Amino acid sequence: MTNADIAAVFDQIADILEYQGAGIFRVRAYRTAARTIGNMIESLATIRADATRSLTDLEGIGTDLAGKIETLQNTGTLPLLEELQAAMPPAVFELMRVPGLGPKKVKLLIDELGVTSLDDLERACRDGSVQQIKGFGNKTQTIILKNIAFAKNPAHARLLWSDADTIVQSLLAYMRICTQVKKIDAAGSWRRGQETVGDIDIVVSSDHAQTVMHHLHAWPETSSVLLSGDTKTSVRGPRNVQIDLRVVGDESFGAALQYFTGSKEHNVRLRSRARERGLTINEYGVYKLTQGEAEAARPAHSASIAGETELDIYRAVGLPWIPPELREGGDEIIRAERDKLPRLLNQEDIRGDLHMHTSATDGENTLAEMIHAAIAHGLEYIAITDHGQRVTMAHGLDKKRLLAQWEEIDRLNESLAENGPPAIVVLKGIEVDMLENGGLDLPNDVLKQADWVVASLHYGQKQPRDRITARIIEAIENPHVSSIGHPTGRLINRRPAYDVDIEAVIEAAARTGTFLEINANPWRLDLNDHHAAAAKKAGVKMVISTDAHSTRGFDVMRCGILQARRAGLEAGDIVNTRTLGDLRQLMKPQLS
Ligand code: DGT
Ligand code: CA
Ligand code: CA
Ligand code: ZN
Repeated sequence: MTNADIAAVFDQIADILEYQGAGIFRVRAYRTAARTIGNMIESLATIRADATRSLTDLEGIGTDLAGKIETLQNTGTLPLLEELQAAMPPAVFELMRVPGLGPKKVKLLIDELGVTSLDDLERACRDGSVQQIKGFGNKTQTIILKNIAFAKNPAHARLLWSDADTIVQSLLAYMRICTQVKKIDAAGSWRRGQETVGDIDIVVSSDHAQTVMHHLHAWPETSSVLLSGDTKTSVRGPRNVQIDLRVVGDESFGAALQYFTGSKEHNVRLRSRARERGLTINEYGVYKLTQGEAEAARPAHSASIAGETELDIYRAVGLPWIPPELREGGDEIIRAERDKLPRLLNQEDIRGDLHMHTSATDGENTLAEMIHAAIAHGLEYIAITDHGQRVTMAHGLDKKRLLAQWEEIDRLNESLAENGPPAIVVLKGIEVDMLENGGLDLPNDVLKQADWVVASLHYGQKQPRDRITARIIEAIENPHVSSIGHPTGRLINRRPAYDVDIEAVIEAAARTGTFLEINANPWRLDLNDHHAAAAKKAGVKMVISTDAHSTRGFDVMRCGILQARRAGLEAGDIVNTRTLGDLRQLMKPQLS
């Protein structure tokens, strides 16, 4: 069994226990273990095979869970899971795919209405029986109905880019062990930095395709082989994701990488450009077309004029190399032809991070720990932006606690500057909440003392479009608000955006000099690429923030950067690429 299979088993046990009303600590133990195992790159089998190591060294794995992992690996099943599953109505797991429906609500729906499928639940919403259940009501019923459509959309079963990336990195590391692998890279939607990834595409150059393919089949994380031909194979890997592997000769590596990176639309346009020049492009290279030759075939008699690198392919049709994030079949080829491609932002351009939490609210690490981790990540400045008092669930800060935190930040900045220029400057910030009936959850006389204010909307997300939009624009017009956090509130695969007039928000941001956030959390990526491109066009500056809730949370910056790159953004569009001095110049005058 792969790590992903075992994580899935533990997650399912947690769901069932929760459904049955088991104690929270027992449920949480399985959830933590599932997360630990799901995020591991090394396989559990490898750790077990190593006599000097123990499964119990892993976070959240005690002797009981270690024993269960061994049972799963030895027998492929777990008596506890079978027992629990046998006691469960089969509809539970189907119904839990609906955003907002956890084990407890699902239990009520099954117990009260006897629903046995998503279709059943849909009917029960339409005939009004769901709203009769205690605690549901008409509003909930409408939301469930909307979310059933969301759950039924196959696009919402795709892997998050960051989860796909974890798999890609461990797969590439494993494949490189094979001495017959010369060049290797991952292509497809992963390489284009899409928010979600359907399947993983790997391109290898080698003289021994069969050896390379067998190496993939022998990966401990491969659960089954779906297809195996002369030069291509497909398998199921971690989290049941499909992996397509294609092996070509060295002379074709660039052509194959280009072809399998896509997108399909981009490739169609590139091929028609080639045709206009009497050329044909396929996964082996670029070829001269002779009169009347069938284009689809690999012209056997003519040698390729390009194929070894992607750069050669683009050059052969008179173009500069186009970054994968731009290959979506929009205007990228026209812009490339005119030498008007944007100089996309890079990780190295980032100097600061302006949205993060500490253990004062819902973060895991202390202020000092977050600062040290930020220094280790090479950041020049950060803003500490814990939640304001409205977010009671997260123990949000009232005026008194916030001012105390700011005093602590003052002291820390002083001690950082004791021996010459400080390693980092810490800004006094806050993430205020836009209240349901307008206004913010901390008064302006407090906010005016802040270095940086993020305003976000966490409550009343179901309000109608004009209300939501008005709340956000009111925050934008507040002279002390620096940026709007995760402006649409969507969670990929989990929750649609709130109903907001994003054009009006962009217009207000442009008018007032308020920054809009690209929240780099892989579930959020909010603004999305289309909105970010529209904001750029309107002259709005953006900020890419990790919204870190722990010291590990800084790593997601690269997801935000990919999102910005797909939007065609350059370093100049993003304010946290500036030095702190330049950032202050860009801020609303009331704040600088
Ligand atoms: P995904 O897997 O749904 O996240 O999206 P992609 O873009 O990775 O799509 P996939 O895996 O079906 O194919 C990878 C690339 O290979 C695709 O972007 C373009 C190329 N490709 C695959 N099949 C075809 C095809 O039938 N025609 C053309 N022109 N290109 C193809
Ligand atoms: Ca793919
Ligand atoms: Ca594929
Ligand atoms: Zn936050």
